[in-house]
Amino acid sequence: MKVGIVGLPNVGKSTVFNSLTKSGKAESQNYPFTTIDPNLGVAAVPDERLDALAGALDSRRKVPATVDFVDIAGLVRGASRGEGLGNQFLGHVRECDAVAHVVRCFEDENVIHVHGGVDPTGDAETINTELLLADLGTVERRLERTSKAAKSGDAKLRAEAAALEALRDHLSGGDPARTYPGDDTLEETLRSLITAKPVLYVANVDEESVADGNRYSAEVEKLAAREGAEAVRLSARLESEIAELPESEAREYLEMLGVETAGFEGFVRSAYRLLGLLTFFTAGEKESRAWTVREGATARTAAGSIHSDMERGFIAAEVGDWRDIVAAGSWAKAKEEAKVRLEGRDYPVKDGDTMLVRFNV
Ligand SMILES: Nc1nc2c(ncn2[C@@H]2O[C@H](COP(=O)(O)OP(=O)(O)O)[C@@H](O)[C@H]2O)c(=O)[nH]1
Ligand SMILES: [Mg+2]
Repeated sequence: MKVGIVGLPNVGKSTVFNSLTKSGKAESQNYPFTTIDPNLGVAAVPDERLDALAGALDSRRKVPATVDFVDIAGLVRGASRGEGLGNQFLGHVRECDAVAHVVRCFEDENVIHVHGGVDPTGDAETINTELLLADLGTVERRLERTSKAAKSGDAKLRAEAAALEALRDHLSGGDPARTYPGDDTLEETLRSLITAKPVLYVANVDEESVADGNRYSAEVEKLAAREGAEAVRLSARLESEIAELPESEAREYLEMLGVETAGFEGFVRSAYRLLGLLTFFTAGEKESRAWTVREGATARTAAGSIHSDMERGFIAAEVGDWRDIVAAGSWAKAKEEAKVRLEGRDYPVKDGDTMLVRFNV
């Protein structure tokens, strides 16, 4: 999963990015944290279930699931026309599975706002307009090409041109591609559009407003609800501070502020929901590990995410709920207690399943 972080300059994108990728590193010493590129980072997904499994089974290694983040700087008004290297940045967004749209919801006279004052709705609109214009350009170019080709009288091309026209009108009306009703002829086009990607709004508030929000974050929540998008509230500055603290101190600090979990956890949960992802585990003495697959994935597909040999030579999967495995303390004991079932290749994997794949190659 790759998430692109967008937003106006100075809203806190890089602070969010740094704290997310750093908290991942702090969370798991075993995960080989790498920064391939200053703007590309890998974050380990915090998961209490994995912690419990690794603890109960005394695993030598704990490997969390990961999310890739890209800090996409440089989106400004006019980006879709190439201003501020706009096109280059927009290209990065096209490669992501989802978009995290950071909106400034904190006041600080030391941090310059590019348009004068804190204005979440206006800021979000500026960015959304650029993304929409970029998509409109993509669709118009494609429409032009298809219309020309359709002059030959090809019925399929004519239908595609008509569908593209309808999509263009939808975008021209100011609506993102993600609210466009499904159309099979446009599947490929829609995949290449930025506004077709799921969006998670991130209301970046000051530390005092994390627990209850403020009038700015309320605006962002309203905006997200109107679009059928998700919104999370976090304080980038607080996140970057707690990323530096040992876990117990971080927890104490959060409690003091009246916050239950770090913003990153809520962020990841929302992102999983948004993308229709679920987590399953493999667990043993050697290693306990979290894996991410799409909802509806079968046991065989899930096995394939571990290793292609496991998919090719799949025989069956031993499956147990993570709680039962933790309670039993070992896979063998869980089997003795009949907490492990045998499932076939088409079994739809459930969130929290712990699996042992039997295969033969
Ligand atoms: N007061 C305050 N300042 C913040 C917060 N988040 C970020 N900043 C500051 O805002 C400035 C811009 O942040 P940065 O992450 O570089 O923004 P970007 O341009 O969107 O990447 C930096 O000086 C940050 O320290 C916050 O929650 N509260
Ligand atoms: Mg930045």
